[in-house]
Amino acid sequence: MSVQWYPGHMNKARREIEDVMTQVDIVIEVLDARIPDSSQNPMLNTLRGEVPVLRLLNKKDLADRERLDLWLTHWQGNATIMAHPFSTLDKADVAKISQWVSQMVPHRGSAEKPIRAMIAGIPNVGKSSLMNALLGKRVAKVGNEPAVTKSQQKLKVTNGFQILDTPGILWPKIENPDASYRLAVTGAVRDTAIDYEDVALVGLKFFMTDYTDALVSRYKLKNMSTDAYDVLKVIGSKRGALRSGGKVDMHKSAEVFLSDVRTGAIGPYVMETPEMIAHEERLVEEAKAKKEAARLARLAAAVPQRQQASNLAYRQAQKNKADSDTLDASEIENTDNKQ
Ligand SMILES: Nc1nc2c(ncn2[C@@H]2O[C@H](COP(=O)(O)OP(=O)(O)OP(=O)(O)O)[C@@H](O)[C@H]2O)c(=O)[nH]1
Ligand SMILES: [Mg+2]
Repeated sequence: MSVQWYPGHMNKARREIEDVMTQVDIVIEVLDARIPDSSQNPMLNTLRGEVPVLRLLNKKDLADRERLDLWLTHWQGNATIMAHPFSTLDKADVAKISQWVSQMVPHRGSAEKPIRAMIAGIPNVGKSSLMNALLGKRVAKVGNEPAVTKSQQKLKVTNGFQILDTPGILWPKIENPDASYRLAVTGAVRDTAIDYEDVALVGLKFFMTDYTDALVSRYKLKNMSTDAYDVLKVIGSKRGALRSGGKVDMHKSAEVFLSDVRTGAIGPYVMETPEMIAHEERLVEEAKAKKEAARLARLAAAVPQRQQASNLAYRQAQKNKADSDTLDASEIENTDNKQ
């Protein structure tokens, strides 16, 4: 099972990004610091080609710095990639952008040749917030839900720097099912495209193993069960997510929990490490190889059957021909006899 969300406006946005990529000097890819790998859009990476990328690990205020540093080390040494923990709410961070961008595009930055930067990324990571922060005023609509921006918007930051805000895009098939759930947990997927309870349980299992103390302390859990469903029920009852009659409403409990996760009420966290992603990628590759092997086996099994069928048809045709030749000959004989 995995979560997939690729509405029509994203495909249109992808084509528009492709169209303008040749006029872009640098991509500012806004990532979610809580999912540094899963918030990277592989489609954007392909469209970017050799264009350098400044990766802003946004919402650093919600992220666990120790784990975030693992990613910064992991990406070191690539000339076309620069990555920084970031928050659109942190004025000092915003002020550093033009300096980072100039470092990566040293040959541009004048009024005649401004640095043309494209802000891109998955939905709800803070692209429009970044645009507003850079401009120092509200020029783009911001909202705590995915797909707020629906079309591109270009603005001049200074004479030497212009930026283009783009709609958040995901991609047609998220191959790693675990990653797709993490995207849903952190809020990059529209709520109507997910099963709240499923997504909350994935998030809860993660906190139960990786940030146990923060979870226990947030909900004052005593003797926490090892079963996520039971824990979600306890959270729901403690937070008043009840149906008439006093039974816990699991959907409401899931909503309450996911809202806490997304706003950072449980505490700072990062859901993935480079090691864990490498392991998941191996699993994805293994699953793909298994599927391909099964497809080839089906094909191989079908070939002899097809071969047998065609052999049979050939033999039948030969036999029919032989029968008809005999018939013809006997007809000739018969005619001969008549003469
Ligand atoms: N905690 C925190 N929230 C942030 C930060 N930056 C942006 N946000 C919030 O993230 C949410 C999404 O922000 P947007 O700027 O609309 O995100 P977007 O990437 O433009 O979203 P789409 O246009 O839907 O793709 C809003 O609620 C912002 O207030 C940050 O640094 N920290
Ligand atoms: Mg936006």
